[in-house]
Amino acid sequence: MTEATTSQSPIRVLLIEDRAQDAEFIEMMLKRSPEITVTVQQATTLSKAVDACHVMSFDVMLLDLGLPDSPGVEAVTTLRTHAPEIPIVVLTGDDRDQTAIQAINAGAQDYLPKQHVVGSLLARILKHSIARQLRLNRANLDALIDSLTGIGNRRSFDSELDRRISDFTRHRFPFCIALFDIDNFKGINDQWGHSIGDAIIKSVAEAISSRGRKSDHFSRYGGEEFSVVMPMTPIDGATLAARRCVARTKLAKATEHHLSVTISAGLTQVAKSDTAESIVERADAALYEAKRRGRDRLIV
Ligand code: GH3
Ligand code: MG
Ligand code: MG
Ligand code: MG
Ligand code: MG
Repeated sequence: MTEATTSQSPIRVLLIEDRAQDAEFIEMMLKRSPEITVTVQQATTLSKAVDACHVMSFDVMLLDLGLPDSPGVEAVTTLRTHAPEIPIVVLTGDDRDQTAIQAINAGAQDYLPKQHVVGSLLARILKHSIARQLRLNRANLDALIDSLTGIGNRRSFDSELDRRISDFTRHRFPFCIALFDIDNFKGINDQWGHSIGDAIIKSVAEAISSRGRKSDHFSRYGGEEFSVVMPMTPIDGATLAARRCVARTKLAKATEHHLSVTISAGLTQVAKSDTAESIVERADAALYEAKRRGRDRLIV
């Protein structure tokens, strides 16, 4: 991740934190990496943060949820309204997942327990900032983005999954993953040719990734295979979301030929002592079962 940013301008962080001690520590952590330049602007209240967004541009906001003028998760909603383009990473002081779930439902991209700051804060911030910089400058296609579809690539899936596994191991934060595979794609390629095949891959990526929570992480996992990592999502919610992906693909008419395409999906929830490999294997087995039972369906 770092090599993608070395040639880029500094990453501008708006740190919204009222406790001087916390702010100092976070800033120190942010500035620790020698390869990356980070500039930090601090706001000690929500209203100061809103003002800062209006006069300056930021790549990411780091938000403490215990602010004097906004004690809870409404701060996320307010910032979303005033600066809809800037990713929000919530800093949670407590270790309970409820806060993180609420923050994500309110529109935060991510959450970070403060005890975690040392290990992963910088990487997390960079991921969001890079995604934002890429949106602003398409010429900078980066190591984490798939150039055909604009969603994450395999590498970004791997790093997202590693992170969620470690959050699960340390804090029991639940998550689900789904794998998707286009049905009978060889036939489509044979009949219509590769460039139409590519257009179909693009429209499937669009159909599956264009709804859902901001924290859901979509990737092109392989040629005509996709994945989504759904943090803080129990299996019921994830089932609905994955089923919606299957349905939306079927409804979308890919290419100017109005081709109709279906996908199959395998979904699973993280379980005790899972590794990245074991959870992917389980989702893959469910996907295989979806194919076996006739395709165009989700198996959990
Ligand atoms: P199934 O329903 O069992 O998934 O059948 P399938 O034909 O889709 O089988 P499979 O998923 O194994 O095959 C994927 C094929 O997709 C293989 C390859 O020819 C094609 N493919 C993979 N990547 C690309 C790509 O980037 N562009 C195009 N046009 N085709 C690709
Ligand atoms: Mg605080
Ligand atoms: Mg506070
Ligand atoms: Mg395949
Ligand atoms: Mg296929």
